[in-house]
Amino acid sequence: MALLERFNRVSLKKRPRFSSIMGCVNGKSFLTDEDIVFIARNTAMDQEQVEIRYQNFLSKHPDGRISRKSFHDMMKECYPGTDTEKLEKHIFRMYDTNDDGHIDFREFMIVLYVLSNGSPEENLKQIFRVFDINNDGSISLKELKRIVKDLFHLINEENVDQASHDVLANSAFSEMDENKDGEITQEEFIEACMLQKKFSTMLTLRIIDIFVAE
Ligand SMILES: [Ca+2]
Ligand SMILES: [Ca+2]
Ligand SMILES: [Ca+2]
Repeated sequence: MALLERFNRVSLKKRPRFSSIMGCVNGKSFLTDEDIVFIARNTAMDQEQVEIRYQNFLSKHPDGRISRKSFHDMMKECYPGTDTEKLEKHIFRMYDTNDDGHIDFREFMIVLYVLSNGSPEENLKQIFRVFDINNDGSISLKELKRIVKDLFHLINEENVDQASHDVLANSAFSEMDENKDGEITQEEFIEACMLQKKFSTMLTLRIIDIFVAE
């Protein structure tokens, strides 16, 4: 299926996996008014809906944020029987936008919202964060190789060896690095995916498959 159709399907019919595992009990709130306004403005929810979601979040994460350890437990719950260790840190990075080692409610809600309601460009901006391992705003060939290796580890495909990992990473890299300066910017990444270039699309869809529930 074409990439854009996939994105549209994500937006309309699917929901991110993690949204379904939050419980519902009462908890105290330490979300600031400013946070509520920010989330409401960025997610098209009203402030009351934000508050309700926050109570759910607190019931699972009483200190108001998700640690690496709780994230690990969430991954285990979402992918029972699958070895997700290698991908976990990449997915965590996508949520932890300020890179402080925790996912707070604001970060969590923005990612969930974009995954379920965002435009293709907004989705791709988040997926770019998965590839940009050192968070410096561009993807190096080394980063791309690392992601390919960890992606295929999760999928556990047969007949995919180190040599074909390298071919895939190198092909995707040269597709995306439009100006051939040895790094992929966010703009180059988005453009390669929007143009549905072969290897870029293949990799991006792998990541979407991980994030989106059946
Ligand atoms: Ca954070
Ligand atoms: Ca980087
Ligand atoms: Ca470039």
